[in-house]
Amino acid sequence: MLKLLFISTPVGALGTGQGGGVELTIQNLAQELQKRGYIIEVVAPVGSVLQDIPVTGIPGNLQIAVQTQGRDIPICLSSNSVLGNMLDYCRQVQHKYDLIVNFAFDWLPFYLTPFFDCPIAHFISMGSMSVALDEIMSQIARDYPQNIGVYTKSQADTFPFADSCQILSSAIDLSLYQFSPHPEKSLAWLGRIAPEKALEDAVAAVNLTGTPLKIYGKIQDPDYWQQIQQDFPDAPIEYKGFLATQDLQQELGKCRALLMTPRWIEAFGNVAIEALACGVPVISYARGGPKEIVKDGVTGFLVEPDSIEGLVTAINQIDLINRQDCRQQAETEYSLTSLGDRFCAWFNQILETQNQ
Ligand code: HBI
Repeated sequence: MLKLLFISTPVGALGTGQGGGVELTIQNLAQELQKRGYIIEVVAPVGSVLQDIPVTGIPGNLQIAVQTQGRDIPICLSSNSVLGNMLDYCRQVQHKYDLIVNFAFDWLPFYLTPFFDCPIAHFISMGSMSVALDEIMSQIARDYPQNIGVYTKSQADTFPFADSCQILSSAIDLSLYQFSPHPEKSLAWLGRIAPEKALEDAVAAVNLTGTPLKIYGKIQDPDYWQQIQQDFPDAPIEYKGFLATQDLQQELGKCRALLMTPRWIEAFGNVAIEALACGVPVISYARGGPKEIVKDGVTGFLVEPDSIEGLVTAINQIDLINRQDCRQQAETEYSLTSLGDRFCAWFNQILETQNQ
């Protein structure tokens, strides 16, 4: 059976929400592969917590989230960089593993790929963010054309090496999400609270419709959150915090719909499938991952990007959606079994090519 070493995102400890959707992807994938008999070790910043998966916590200073920085800035590593320390650890234990799987959206692991004896598969968790990163990723895509994985086609298309990306989609553990047929009046918004997620658009929309909006997620940018509250002092919104899956799915299930308002090209949008699994329709801007997930008029509505008016129209039509269809879509398209099959096929392809 294959032995895999996962490199986590260096922007925060697993379990804090700082790492966004990739935290869920790592947990889900590790769990499914372990169930299939694979040996998995996850290398992550110290303090990281995963359910039933061995994690090696590495100390050091966190990496700055790339999306908070300009496209043209040089590559930065702090003193005592956790990413540097994680890769140093990986170099020392690499001979125990068949494959390293990198989830860090950073220059260093791409650059170091040819310096390792153990092959490295790179799972890219966002669209194009920086010129220097695009450059090193393109180089690795050229030299190791099998080794780059992404969530969606929309995400791949933001990169110059779109054609050599394996499209792997995402999944959740459906057994953790309960179908909830009878919603209350309120809507939900769920994600890292940061400008690229454009929470202000969802707030502007409910400010017009008067529908209560429950907001869930890690406040990554406190100034930005402060500004939203200032700009919409009377909006019917309530911040509910960053919840663990069990509590989140219970709260989410009570909501009439999930609003997704990404300003950037969302690589996937795990929260969309979490909502669908609870029977909650998704109203999203028609761009990026959510555009590939939501079936317009069946499991939610896709509205013109950046249009508050579009959100309002969709909110007013939400009862046309059958919640059973939402759960059904999650079950057919986003099970852990299908995710495991796709990743296993990808890993085998890499190892076959590398061993030729
Ligand atoms: N930024 N530098 C850097 N490295 C990452 O791995 C990274 C990031 N920003 C966000 C991020 N990963 C994850 O939250 C993704 O799921 C979006």
